[in-house]
Amino acid sequence: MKKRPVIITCALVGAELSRKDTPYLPMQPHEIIRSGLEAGEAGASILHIHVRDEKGLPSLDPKILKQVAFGIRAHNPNLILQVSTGGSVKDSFQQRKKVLLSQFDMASLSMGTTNFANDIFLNPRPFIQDLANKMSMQNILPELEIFNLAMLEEALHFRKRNIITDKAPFGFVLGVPGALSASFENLTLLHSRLPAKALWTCTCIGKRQFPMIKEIVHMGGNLRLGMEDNIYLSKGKLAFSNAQLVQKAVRIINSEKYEVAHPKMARKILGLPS
Ligand code: KMH
Ligand code: ZN
Repeated sequence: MKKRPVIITCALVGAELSRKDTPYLPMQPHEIIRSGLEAGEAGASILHIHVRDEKGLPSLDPKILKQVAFGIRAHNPNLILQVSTGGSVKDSFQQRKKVLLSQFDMASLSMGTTNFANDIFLNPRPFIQDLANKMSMQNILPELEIFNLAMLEEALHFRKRNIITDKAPFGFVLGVPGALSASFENLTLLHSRLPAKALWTCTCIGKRQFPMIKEIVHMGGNLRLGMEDNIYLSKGKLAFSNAQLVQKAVRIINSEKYEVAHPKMARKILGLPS
């Protein structure tokens, strides 16, 4: 018998990588749309979306975001679209707030400031609160991005004060250099601090992505992966597409006798309109 459905999020492109890292990175709107649709065919229900400008540089341009959301919705309206409010470490708070458009079902909401490789990813409390209020007013479900233990405590602080809805899933991002590494022990610690019945997902950056999948699903989590987080299918072998990464994750999930949620199921689990 199949066990509970696991929701897969595919983070299609992110803001950090370039074609020097992988020639297969989707960057122009039509490439991101196609890559998202393929990832959806392969088993992803949620697409975590960043966009790039015409030079391939990270962008938060609402016009490009709308174009991508519209293009995906036109072919597959069930996929859950999650816009990144994280952007890149260089983006201003003003730019990061402007991405909250009605086209998106969800938005990432990072729960504190963290070292991010050689940079600082800034998320002071008033900014988090402002984003959370805007999401609530626009009926956008936040995913609470947690890069270390203090960020989880911050999420619980906002939840307790009803600034963030109890329905918001937690998203652990492990393995960013300068933040919490992607180990079973660290995941166990974070998991032990979650409220009962909380929905959560986890991504592990880089080579720990695939080895951690079994632990994540056995602990009750959902899964995020994609070229934003990891570009390799296996050691030294670049993935040609986001769909290939999703397909590999689906095989691992199914081998553990879990099923993969399709988008309508995922909408129900997350309490999103279908
Ligand atoms: N690009 C990182 C600085 C998010 O999407 O919300 C932030 C990030 C998190 O990727
Ligand atoms: Zn992101």
